[in-house]
Amino acid sequence: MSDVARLLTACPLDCPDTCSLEVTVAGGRLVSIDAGPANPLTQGFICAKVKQHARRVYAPERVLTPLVRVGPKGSGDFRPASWDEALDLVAARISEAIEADGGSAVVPYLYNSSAGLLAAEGLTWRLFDEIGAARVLHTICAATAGAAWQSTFGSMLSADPHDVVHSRLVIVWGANPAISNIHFPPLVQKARAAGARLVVVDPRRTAMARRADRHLALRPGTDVALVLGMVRHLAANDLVDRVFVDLHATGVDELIAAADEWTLDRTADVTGVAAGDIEGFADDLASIRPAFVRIGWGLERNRNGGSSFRAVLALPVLTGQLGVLGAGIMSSLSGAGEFSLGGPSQGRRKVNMNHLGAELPATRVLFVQGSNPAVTAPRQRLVLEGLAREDLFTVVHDQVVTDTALYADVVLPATTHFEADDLAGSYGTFTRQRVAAVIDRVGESRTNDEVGAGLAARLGLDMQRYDADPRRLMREGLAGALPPVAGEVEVLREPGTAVQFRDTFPGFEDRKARLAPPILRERAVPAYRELESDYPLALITPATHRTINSMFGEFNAAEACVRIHPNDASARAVGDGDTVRMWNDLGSIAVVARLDADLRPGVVSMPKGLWRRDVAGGLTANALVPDTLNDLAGGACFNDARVEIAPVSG
Ligand SMILES: Nc1nc2c(c(=O)[nH]1)N[C@H]1C(S)=C(S)[C@@H](COP(=O)(O)OP(=O)(O)OC[C@H]3O[C@@H](n4cnc5c(=O)[nH]c(N)nc54)[C@H](O)[C@@H]3O)O[C@H]1N2
Ligand SMILES: Nc1nc2c(c(=O)[nH]1)N[C@H]1C(S)=C(S)[C@@H](COP(=O)(O)OP(=O)(O)OC[C@H]3O[C@@H](n4cnc5c(=O)[nH]c(N)nc54)[C@H](O)[C@@H]3O)O[C@H]1N2
Ligand SMILES: [Mo]
Repeated sequence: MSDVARLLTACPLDCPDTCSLEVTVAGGRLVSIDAGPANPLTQGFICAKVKQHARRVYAPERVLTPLVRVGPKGSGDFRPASWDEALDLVAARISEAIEADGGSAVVPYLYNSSAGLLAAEGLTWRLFDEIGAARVLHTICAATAGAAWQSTFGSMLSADPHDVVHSRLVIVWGANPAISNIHFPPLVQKARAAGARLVVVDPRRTAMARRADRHLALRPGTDVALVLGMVRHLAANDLVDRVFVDLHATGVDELIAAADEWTLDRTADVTGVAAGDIEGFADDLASIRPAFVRIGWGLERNRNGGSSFRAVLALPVLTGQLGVLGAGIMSSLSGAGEFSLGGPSQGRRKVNMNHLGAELPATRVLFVQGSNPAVTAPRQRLVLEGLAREDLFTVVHDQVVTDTALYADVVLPATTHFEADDLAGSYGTFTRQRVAAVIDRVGESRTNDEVGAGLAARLGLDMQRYDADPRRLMREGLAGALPPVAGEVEVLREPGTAVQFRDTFPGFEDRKARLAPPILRERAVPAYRELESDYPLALITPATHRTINSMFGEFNAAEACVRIHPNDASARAVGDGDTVRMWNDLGSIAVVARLDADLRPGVVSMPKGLWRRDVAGGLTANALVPDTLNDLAGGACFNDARVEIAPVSG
C-alpha cells in the first residue's frame, strides 16, 4: 500500500535508555512502534509500554480540544471550548491573580519529565519566568542524586553504560535496570559471561539480585550506614588505596573518622545485612578490578538520601577503582550535551514540588504541564483537598485526562512526541536525537511552546522571544549548532572515551573528588539518621514495567496490590489475595495483598504510578507518603512511608 510509511524518530520519555524508534504510519495513523537503528544502546528491542504507545495516542482519555469545567471539581464534567476562549480565560485569571496578590500567587508546576528538550525547557518556562511567577523546584526526582554528584565530582561525566562489559565486578546499587533501564542488563550479562562478579544492594530480590553472586538486602534508608561500616573495615584492614586518594581526593580522613563508630556488628544491626556480607563485599571491592558501580535513584528517596548517595560515590574513590576502562560510577549521563534556552531566573516564591499540598492554600492559579501530581506527589490527600478548592484556578496541559486534569478549570490538549518536532536528550546514554513529527496532530493538540506563545501574546510580552517554531528553538538551544536529523544519532561521547580519572575529572580546580564538602544538612560527612515511627512496616514504591510514572496507567496499570513478605503476612493473618487495610497517620487505603518472598521482612511494596481509579477508595500509595524532605537539595522521601497492615474483616 502506497500510504504506508516507515519513519524514524526517538523516544523522549522519562527513562535512561532514550530509544531510537522506527514507526509504521498507515493512512496517517500510527500503527506500530519498533526499535530504530540509530542509538547503539537500544538497537534490537524497545520496552513493552512504548510498543503499545499508539493506544495512548488514540486513547478514549485523549484530550482533543480545550475543555472548560462545568461540573464540580474532580467530576470530569467539561465542555469543549475554542483555543481562543480557553487561552483568553487562562490569561485573564493569571492577570487577576498577579494584580491581587503578585506573581507569586501563580504557581507553574511545569515538570515535563517525559517530554523533549524544547517542550521541557522552552516557552512556558520563559513565560512564567517573565511574569514573575513562583518558581517550582524540581525536587521530586534526582535532585538529591544530582547535588550529591556535583558536590563530590563537580562536572565530571558519568561512566558510560557500554563500558561495563570490561568490568570484573559489577555493583548495582538502588537501581532496578531490568525494569527501569532495560538495555543495561544485557551489557552486564556480557561482563558476567567474561567472568565478572555481580553484587546488588536492594531491599528487594529484584531480577538482577536473583542472578547476583551477592545480594545485600538492606533496610530502606540505611545505605549510608552500610557504606560507613565498609569504610571502617577498609581503613582498619589497610585496604584504602592511599596512592589513589592522595592524588585524587580530599576529605578522606574526615570520612574515615566518621566511620569510626560503625563496627561490623553495629552496621549489621542497623542495615539488617549480615556482618559477613558487609565484610565480604568490602573485600571484593578492594580486590576485584576493575569495578563498575551503577547507582540508581532508589537510595535517594528517604531522609538519608543525600548522605547515602554521597557515601556510595566515595567507595570507588577510597578503593582506587577508577581510572581504567571498565571502572567507574554510572549515574545520570545528562551532563554531556550543551543545550540551553536560558533557563528560569530566580522566581520570587520558591515552591518545593514535594510540598505542593502545603503550598496550594497560598496559590490562586496553578498551571500544571507535563506532570500528574494528583497521583505522583506526596501527601495525596492534602494535594487533592487543595485541588478541590473552589477559589483555586487550575489549568492542566496534558495529552490525556489525568487524575490531575479532572480537577482543572481548563484542560488544554497537548501533542504527543509523535506529533511535534523536538530533541531528545538522554540521562542513560551519551546521545542526542531528533524527535520527529511522524503523524498529524491528533485533535487540536498544541505543543508546550505553542501554549507558552499563546499566553505570552495575551499577557502583552515581547513576542520576538516567543517564536514557537521548533527549528528556531533548536538553533537557539544549541547555540547555532546543527541539530541531529531524524533517524541519526549525535553521539556526544564514544564508548570507552569517558573513563573517569583518565578522560574526565572532577570539575574543581584541583581536579580531586571531595569526600567531605560541607553541604549536607547536618554535617559535612555523610551521616545516618534513624526514622522514628510507630508503624512497623516500611512502604517502598518502585517503578514497574507497565507504566512510566503514571503514563500508560490509563490502559496498562500495574496491579493495585501491596507486596508483603510471607512472615509479615502470617503475623497479621493476611493471606495471598486478601483485601487489606494499609494505614498510617496520613491516611488509609484498601488494597489486595500479594505474598512475596522477594521482599525483605519488614518492607512492603506498592507500584508507583497507579491512577486513582485503580484503587478502591481512590487513594494510591502517595496517600501514605510523607512530605518530609531528605538531607540534600530538598529531595523527596517517598520510601520513608511507614505503615501498618491488617485484613479487612467480613
Ligand atoms: N518501566 C519504567 N521505567 C522507568 C520508570 C518507570 O516508572 N517505569 N521511571 C523512570 C524514572 S522517572 C526514574 S527516576 C528511574 C528510576 O529507576 P530506578 O533507579 O531503578 O528507581 P526505582 O524503581 O525507584 O528504585 C530502584 C530500586 O531501589 C530499591 N530501593 C528502595 N529503597 C532503597 C534504599 O533505601 N536503598 C537501596 N539500596 N535501594 C532501595 C527498590 O527496591 C528498587 O528496586 O526509572 C525510569 N524508568
Ligand atoms: N510514591 C512514589 N511516587 C513517586 C515516585 C516514587 O518512587 N514513589 N517517583 C517519582 C518520580 S521518580 C518522578 S520522575 C515523578 C514523576 O511525576 P510526574 O512528572 O507527575 O510523572 P508522569 O506521571 O509521567 O506525568 C507526566 C505527564 O506529562 C504528560 N506529558 C507527556 N509529554 C507531554 C508534553 O510534551 N506536554 C505536556 N503538556 N504534557 C506531556 C503525560 O501525559 C503525563 O500525564 O513521580 C514521582 N512519584
Ligand atoms: Mo524520576
